[in-house]
Amino acid sequence: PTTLKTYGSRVSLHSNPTAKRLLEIMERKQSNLCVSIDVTNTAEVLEIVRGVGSKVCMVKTHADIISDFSSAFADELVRFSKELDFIIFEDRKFADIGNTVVHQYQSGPLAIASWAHLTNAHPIPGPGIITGLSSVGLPLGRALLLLGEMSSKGNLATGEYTKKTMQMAKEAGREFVVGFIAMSRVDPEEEEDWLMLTPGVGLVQGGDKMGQQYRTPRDVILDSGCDVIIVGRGIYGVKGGKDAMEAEAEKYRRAGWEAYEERLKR
Ligand code: 6AU
Repeated sequence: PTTLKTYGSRVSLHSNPTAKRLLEIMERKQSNLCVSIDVTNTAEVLEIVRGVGSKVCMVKTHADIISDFSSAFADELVRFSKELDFIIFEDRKFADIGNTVVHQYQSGPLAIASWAHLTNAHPIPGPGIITGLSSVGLPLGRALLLLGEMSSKGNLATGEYTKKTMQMAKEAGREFVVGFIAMSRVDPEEEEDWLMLTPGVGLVQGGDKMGQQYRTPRDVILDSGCDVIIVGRGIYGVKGGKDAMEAEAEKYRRAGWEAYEERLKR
């Protein structure tokens, strides 16, 4: 099963260049940590990137919350992604018909496809959303995750919906769709190597006042068999600036990596 394979040994099981690069980075940096940088100005985003970039395999953005977003900022982020060796994941959660997402992905003030290696989409509109996004992203070597499950209380992405999401990905093939946002490894048959990225992670279990639910890195990587932990407020929310964030990111990196090493021994 996938959960017993090393990240490095899974590189050859993928054809998508972003998926390959992610697995290589994870192995090289001994990190299955994605930092979610949900702050609203570019100076703050870049400060967090400088603080934690060396600890993570991936930086996740919500570009539409950044008040002073610019193409110069996107260039800077891409420069950091090379220097500090991480993947850029724009958490856009596309959810419209194929023709519309083509424009949302390619155009507008954010021009997501021009700088983000990875993005995600809800399967709700049907496979046309994949056709649309891949027409833009595939020629650029980009990759897509489908949201198969969510971390928030009362969400509707469960049971049959999750199974159908998996089916949709299988039918699309793994050239562009490389995995899922999910709470556990949603492909029990594991015919193919899918990447499982999991938000809702804290060093202690709990939640927030708006339905977010947290599990620990150990729950996610060891017990649920996922590949990447996504941590936002747990890292950028600590007080004490860049150094404090770096120390906190190191705690998450270590917790995620130790859970992975323990999993390999099962
Ligand atoms: O660690 P947090 O709670 O501060 O941030 C979690 C991040 C946020 C959410 O938009 C995102 O993860 N997220 C997602 C993603 C990544 O698609 C899906 C989901 O079900 N729950 C969730 O929190 O940026």
